[in-house]
Amino acid sequence: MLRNFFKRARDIFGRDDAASTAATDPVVEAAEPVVAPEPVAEPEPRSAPPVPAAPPVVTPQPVVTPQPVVTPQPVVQSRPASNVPLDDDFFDDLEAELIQSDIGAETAEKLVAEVRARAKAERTSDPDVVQGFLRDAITEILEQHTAPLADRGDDRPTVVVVVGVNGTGKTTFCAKLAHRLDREGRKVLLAAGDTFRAAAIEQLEIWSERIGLDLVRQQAGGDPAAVVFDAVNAAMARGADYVIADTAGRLHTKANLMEELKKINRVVERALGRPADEVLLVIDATTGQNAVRQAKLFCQSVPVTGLVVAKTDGTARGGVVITVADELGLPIKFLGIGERARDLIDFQPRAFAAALFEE
Ligand SMILES: Nc1nc2c(ncn2[C@@H]2O[C@H](COP(=O)(O)OP(=O)(O)OP(=O)(O)O)[C@@H](O)[C@H]2O)c(=O)[nH]1
Ligand SMILES: [Mg+2]
Repeated sequence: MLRNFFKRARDIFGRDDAASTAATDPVVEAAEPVVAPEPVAEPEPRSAPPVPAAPPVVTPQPVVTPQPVVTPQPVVQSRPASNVPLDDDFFDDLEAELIQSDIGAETAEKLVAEVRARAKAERTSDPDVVQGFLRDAITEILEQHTAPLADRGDDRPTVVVVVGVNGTGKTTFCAKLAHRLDREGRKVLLAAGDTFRAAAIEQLEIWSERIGLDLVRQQAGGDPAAVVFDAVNAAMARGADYVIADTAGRLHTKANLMEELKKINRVVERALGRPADEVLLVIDATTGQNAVRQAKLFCQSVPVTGLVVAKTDGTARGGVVITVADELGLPIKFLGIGERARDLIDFQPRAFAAALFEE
C-alpha cells in the first residue's frame, strides 16, 4: 500500500538510493497480499528491454489509470537525485492510493491537499520527503483524537460498556481489556450482558476462566440491563476497579436493541449515580468503509465515548482508523491485533502513522 506507492514514486521521480530500494521490492510485495494492485505489471520490469543510457526522465503514465505509476525497469539504474517535479499525476495517484487503503474520499483529498501545499512551500520534489509530510498529516489527524481509558480511581468502579454490530470482536475485546487491566493490578469484573444467545454467555465464561477473572451472568434470555446492574452492585460490594460489560451485537437500525443499550446506561446511572464511564464501540477493520458507515450511524443513537478497532492484524489497510478518527471525531482507544487475550494495544497515533510506511 502506501509504502509500495512511495517505493514506486522513488523510481519514477528519482532518489540517490533508488538502486538499493529496488533490491528489496519483491519481498515487500509478497508480504502485502491485500493490496497487490498490479500483479500483472510486476513481472514485466525484468523482461523489459534494457533501455540503453537514454535519459531516464520519466513520463508518468498515459491517461487515467488511477493506480500504478509504472516503473520502467527498477533494476540497477543510477538516477540523479530528484529533479523531476512531482506532478498532478503523482498527487492524483497518491489520492487514489489513500482511498485504496480505506481512507475515505474526503479525508484523502484533505490529506493530499495538505501534503501538496507543503511540498510546494518547501520546494521539494523528493518522494521520501513528501512521504514524511503525509506521515505528519496523518499523525496530526490521529493525535486530535486520542484519550486514555476512563479511570475513576477511588470512585470505583469504572464502568465500561462494549457495543457494536455482530461479530466485530466485542466479546474478545472484553476479555482482552479485562486481562490487560488485571495484569496492571486492577480488580476487574466481567458482565455477560449479551443475554441474547446462550453461546454468547458461555463464550465470555470460557474467557473469564481462561484469564482467571470473575464473571456476573444470568440465564440466556434475561435482561441485559439487569446483568449490568448486578455487576455494578457486585463491583461496589467487592471493591472492584472496573466492570466490563459485553453486549449483544446489533444493527444501529434496530430501535429496540438501541433502546436496550440506553436502558443499560440508565441502570448504571441508578446504581452508580452517573452513566457508564465508557461506551466503547468496536469496529472491524477488515470491513473497510462499511465499518465507518456503521460507526457513524451507531454514534447517532448511542453516546459512544471511544472506539476500538479490532482485527487490524487482518488487513494491510490502516485507512479505516484514519477515516474514523477524522470523520467521527471520536478517540480511538485500542487496536485489536489478534485473537489471543494479549493481542490488544493502546492506540498510539505516531507509531501507527509510521507503521503505515514501514518497510
Ligand atoms: N484476527 C483477529 N480476530 C479477532 C480479533 N478480535 C476478534 N477476533 C475474532 O473475531 C471473531 C468474532 O469475535 P467476537 O469477539 O465473538 O465478536 P462479537 O462482536 O462478540 O460477536 P457477536 O457477539 O456475535 O456480535 C472471533 O473469531 C474472534 O476470535 C482481532 O483483533 N484479530
Ligand atoms: Mg459477542
